[in-house]
Amino acid sequence: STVGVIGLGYIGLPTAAILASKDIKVVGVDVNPATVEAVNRGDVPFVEPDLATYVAGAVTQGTLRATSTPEPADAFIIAVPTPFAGDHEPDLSYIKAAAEAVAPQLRGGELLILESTSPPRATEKMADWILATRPDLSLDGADGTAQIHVAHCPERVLPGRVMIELVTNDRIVGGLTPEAAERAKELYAVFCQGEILLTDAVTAEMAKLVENSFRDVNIAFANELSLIADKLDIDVWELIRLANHHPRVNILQPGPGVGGHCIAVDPWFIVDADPEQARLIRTAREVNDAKPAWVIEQVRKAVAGIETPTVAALGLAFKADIDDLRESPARKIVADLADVLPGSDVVVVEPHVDALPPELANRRNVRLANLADAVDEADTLVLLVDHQEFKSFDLAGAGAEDLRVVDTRGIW
Ligand code: SAJ
Repeated sequence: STVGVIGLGYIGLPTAAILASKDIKVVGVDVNPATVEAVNRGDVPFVEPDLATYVAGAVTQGTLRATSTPEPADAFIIAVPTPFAGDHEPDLSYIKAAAEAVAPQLRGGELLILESTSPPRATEKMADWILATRPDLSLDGADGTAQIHVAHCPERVLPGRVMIELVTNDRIVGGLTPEAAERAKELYAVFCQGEILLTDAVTAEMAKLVENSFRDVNIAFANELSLIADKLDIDVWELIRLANHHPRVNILQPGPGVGGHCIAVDPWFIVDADPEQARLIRTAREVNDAKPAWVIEQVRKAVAGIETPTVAALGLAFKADIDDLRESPARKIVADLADVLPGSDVVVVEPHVDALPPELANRRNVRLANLADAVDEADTLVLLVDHQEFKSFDLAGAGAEDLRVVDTRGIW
């Protein structure tokens, strides 16, 4: 059988590559010509452990290739972005564009799976968009129409562990019809060794949103504690470590805020679906979103008395040991610091990138440096990401005892 994967990003490409490694003919589709070219060369346009090996292998084997427009296939997996627009309203335009690009290729009998994290009822909308342009198709095959099978199967892989978790995680498959769910299960069973759990599409959509909201609420709890602990002048890391000795308590870690493309976004889809009831979920988002401003305040206090401070900002990624800068609180903090501390220098250390992102690159007082140089020049350190390189850095050994330090991850 052949599978078309629409969207070759952080989820689509790994999924395409793993299917192709199981001898399924996969055609990856992406609107970005650079991505298409990279994949066809056997290259990966972003960092994800082991993914490059899979892509290169599948392209060499001839089971994976990329193109810019969909072609006929037995199944389509749609893995395009679902950002939010305006006042945190979900933007389904990428799903709509994908649906309209796939629709003309359908002959009837195909399986269509939406993998993008989606607000409730987005899968239904996707089917509506397809059927609006194809009156000869339907979900039930009534009145002489040809049937298509539509399901939602949210991805739940953790960036940095994608190739492992694709195989080992359990999957939720929600069909617009029970038959669609069954068919989707068969496809995922090709590579997924976890349990594949069947439900309806809207429950599957909510399950994904609820998982990430659960994590967001729990991180917000930790972040709120860090503010309270600071007021009480106690060490929040010690506080959490001690409380976690209770057999039923498992508090997460405070940080500079919540980043990434999922946890900072998905809870808003629930808030948007039911603004009146989703009070805790909304507040958690607000607590986490307020954390970067608090960190900046901490740095401001730390540099008090230094006329032209040099601040070394350690880390730009949204979490440890990855190169992904999307929705990164660290990145926002560095940009704001450069504004808030005029006349200061902000020296950024991010071992996983070789250039500053555009909004930082053109700042006169921001530059990229290696860790040793940055620590050498700085009078103040702000630790934003708990990368391995920073954790193993010996502050005292580097003669950095008299640096002023704001450690947002508690590694020192
Ligand atoms: N963070 C903290 N404290 C913690 C844990 C995380 O501040 O104790 C921060 C991180 O630094 C980061 C953010 O939260 O900025 C999110 O990181 P993460 O590792 O919690 O999650 P993601 O965004 O990399 O991946 C999440 C995962 N969801 C859950 O764990 C419920 C992953 O399984 C999903 O597939 C992914 O979102 C997604 O694509 O939705």
